[in-house]
Amino acid sequence: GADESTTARWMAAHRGMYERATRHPFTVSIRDGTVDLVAFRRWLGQDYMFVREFVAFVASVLLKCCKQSDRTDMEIILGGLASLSDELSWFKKEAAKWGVDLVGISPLSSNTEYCRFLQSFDDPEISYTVAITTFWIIETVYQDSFAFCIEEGHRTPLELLGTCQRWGSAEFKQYCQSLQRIADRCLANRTSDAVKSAEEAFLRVLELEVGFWDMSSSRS
Ligand code: HMH
Repeated sequence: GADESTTARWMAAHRGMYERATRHPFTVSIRDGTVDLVAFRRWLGQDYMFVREFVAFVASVLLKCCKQSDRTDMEIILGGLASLSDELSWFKKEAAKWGVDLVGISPLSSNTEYCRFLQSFDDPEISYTVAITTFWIIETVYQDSFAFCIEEGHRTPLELLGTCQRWGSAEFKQYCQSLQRIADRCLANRTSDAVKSAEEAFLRVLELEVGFWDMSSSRS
């Protein structure tokens, strides 16, 4: 409808792609309790490397926010950046628990591709609107994927519940909704070309997320 937000329209228009990212066989196997722990360990190591790159990406979003006249979103983004410090500590603790060596690891190709996409936001020509929209959907894919693993009827192994709660919590959901409101407010003021660029970034993230889950679960 006419009063539906831009992001809500995209979610409806690209439902299939959104579900491929948020109901991927890898995360669904966590929920079913059939997850291959070799795959889980692979995901853990690769995601640690991803999050290190994500810190720089969120910093670039923060910088774009600060370069605007309106800085009302600054504190939410800064809060998100600050929480990544705790997240990196969590990855180290979790890696020790699972015997994953974070030092001797190298990025697999889907991870490298995703990190290159994140690095492209260093370009000051990329707008704050596109950047905040990208930030929102990256966080939301994890929120939705892991919330499903702790929803009613789950058979998630006990030792994986902490991981699922990190992104599946009500608190993380509220944070994602704040990012969504910011994105929608920015999108509401932009030309159709600018909105189109943001939609392309939204779709690119969904594709990269599917690639990341595929990489984690692949047996080769
Ligand atoms: C690949 N996407 C990937 N890793 C993450 N940690 C998130 C999203 C959420 O922060």
